[in-house]
Amino acid sequence: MAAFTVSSEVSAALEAGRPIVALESTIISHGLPRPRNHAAALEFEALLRDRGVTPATVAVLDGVPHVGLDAEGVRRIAEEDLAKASVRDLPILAARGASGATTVAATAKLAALAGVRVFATGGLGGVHRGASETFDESADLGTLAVTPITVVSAGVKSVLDIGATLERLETLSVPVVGFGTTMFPAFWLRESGFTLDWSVRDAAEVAGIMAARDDLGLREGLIVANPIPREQQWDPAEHDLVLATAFEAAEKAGVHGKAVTPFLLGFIVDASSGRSLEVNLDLARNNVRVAADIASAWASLRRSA
Ligand code: PSU
Ligand code: MN
Repeated sequence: MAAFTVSSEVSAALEAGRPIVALESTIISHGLPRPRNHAAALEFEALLRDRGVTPATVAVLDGVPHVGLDAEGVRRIAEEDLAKASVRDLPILAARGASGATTVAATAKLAALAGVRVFATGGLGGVHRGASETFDESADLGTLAVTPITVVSAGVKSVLDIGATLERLETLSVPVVGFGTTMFPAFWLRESGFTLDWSVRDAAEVAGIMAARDDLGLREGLIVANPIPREQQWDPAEHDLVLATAFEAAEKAGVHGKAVTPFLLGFIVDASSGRSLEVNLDLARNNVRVAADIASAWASLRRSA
């Protein structure tokens, strides 16, 4: 049995040099409530196909990591209670024949192994608040330091320590560029208050950076920070209020480790009466569209090389 499966659609696109964008499954299984999650998974794929880009949704199904899912696979990641799978869980799930929804780290790793170079998500994992005590830092960061893939995200959730996350990315030599801005976004909000050294104008410029990285023989990924348009962002005052309540609730419930992110996200959706969910979906759609443009620019750059 092959170590992982690349769908025939993704294989054909890889062979022909057509644009491909990887999509993660943890955002579907654990980051969005049912049944909106299933609709969202299908919509992200459709947004890509409408742009002539092949979607490669990644998940582990019955022990086999998949790069590219069929309709039944997409249904499973939305409806089944799947384990949240980071890179370290992959061999365990594989040996047990178990299924898992892949995080940014595991998705990036598997997509890059398959040869997919662009990935769209909502927000990255990062350094948790209080990490100087708990050491809770997402494996997303360390994985992007050793995985040559371009990830389009709306920054990191404001439930994390954004400043510390940016510092860690600097230490890990992972480049971060703002898409049309030097403001690093805070997921539901357009601006986090942290600025970036570099901004890029368009998708072609990102493709140029990817090519230069390859030429230099570097292995690090590239983070494209894509802020949500101002008219779509969550009202900052309501955001601050709901977040404060969510932290209190997490502490009261005694949630720790990898359960913290899904707990806070679920709580925030409820406490905001669904407003945070609409913003979450809007920012993810925006990221998928920008990733589609980057994958297309990358494919044409490679064709002309
Ligand atoms: N951001 C979201 N929704 C999510 C995640 C991040 O808005 O579901 C998921 C991603 O899959 C990310 C993971 O890789 O959370 C990070 O979890 P942890 O902090 O346990 O590494
Ligand atoms: Mn963690």
